[in-house]
Amino acid sequence: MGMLVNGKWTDRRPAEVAGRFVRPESQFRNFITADGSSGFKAEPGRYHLYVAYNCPWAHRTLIFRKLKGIEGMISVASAVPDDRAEGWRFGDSFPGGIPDTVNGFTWLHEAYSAAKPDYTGTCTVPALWDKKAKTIVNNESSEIIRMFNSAFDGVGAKSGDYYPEALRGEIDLVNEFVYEHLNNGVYRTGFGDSGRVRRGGGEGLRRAGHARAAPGGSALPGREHADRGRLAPFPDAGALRRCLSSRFQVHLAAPRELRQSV
Ligand SMILES: N[C@@H](CCC(=O)N[C@@H](CS)C(=O)NCC(=O)O)C(=O)O
Repeated sequence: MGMLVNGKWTDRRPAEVAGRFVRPESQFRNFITADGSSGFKAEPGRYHLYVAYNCPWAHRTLIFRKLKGIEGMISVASAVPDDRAEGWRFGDSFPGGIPDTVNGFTWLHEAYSAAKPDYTGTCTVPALWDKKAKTIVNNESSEIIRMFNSAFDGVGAKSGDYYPEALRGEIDLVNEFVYEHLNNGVYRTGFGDSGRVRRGGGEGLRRAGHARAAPGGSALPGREHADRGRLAPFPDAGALRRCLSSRFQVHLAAPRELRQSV
């Protein structure tokens, strides 16, 4: 897989990441808000989502777009699953394929260099594009789904809060667990060159798989705290982290520690 270096596509990644899977931090981290105080106001028709159906991170943004009934407000372009000559390419040569009718980009990297002409980094889906400011608002799926959850509520999104205040600590923690051990485990296993790296990724996946199949029938932590069938909040995120660590038999880093190690 290639990347952009100073806004120019290169087919190779720098030597320091060769041979092991290193996920770079997503670089576009702005937020759409209901009042527009962030510079990105929630307005129907203003935003455009670049996705690939075979990407689990892009997939969850599509699930949220559907859950919140904002399909009519946010347009989509979908990348051809198996054509990666210059990264993701948009087109309709497969069932459900949607070309980029907003910007007419062929390659996803065109969106990244249009947003930031000297961009250096990988060009990943999902990426949320602002038609008005002509830039990428955000390319981090966990944040895109947070915006979809509430920002458009005042302009016609379906009701439903999938990130309730009382459960945010747990949700964030489980999200980090899945990200590190399941999603990134797939990448470490698939893209690592060395057997050691592949074994490391496989081990993470194995643990995540065990966690999902844990006795008690649920991957959700804290079932033992269940109150009338609902997951009761832990007293704090640390308590949940300790619970997950022992339950999944892994070291679950504190959020700050985890971000630094990604
Ligand atoms: N942190 C990102 C990760 C997204 C990601 O890694 N997407 C993959 C596809 S599943 C991608 O586009 N990879 C292209 C590349 O790394 O060049 C998110 O959760 O939104």
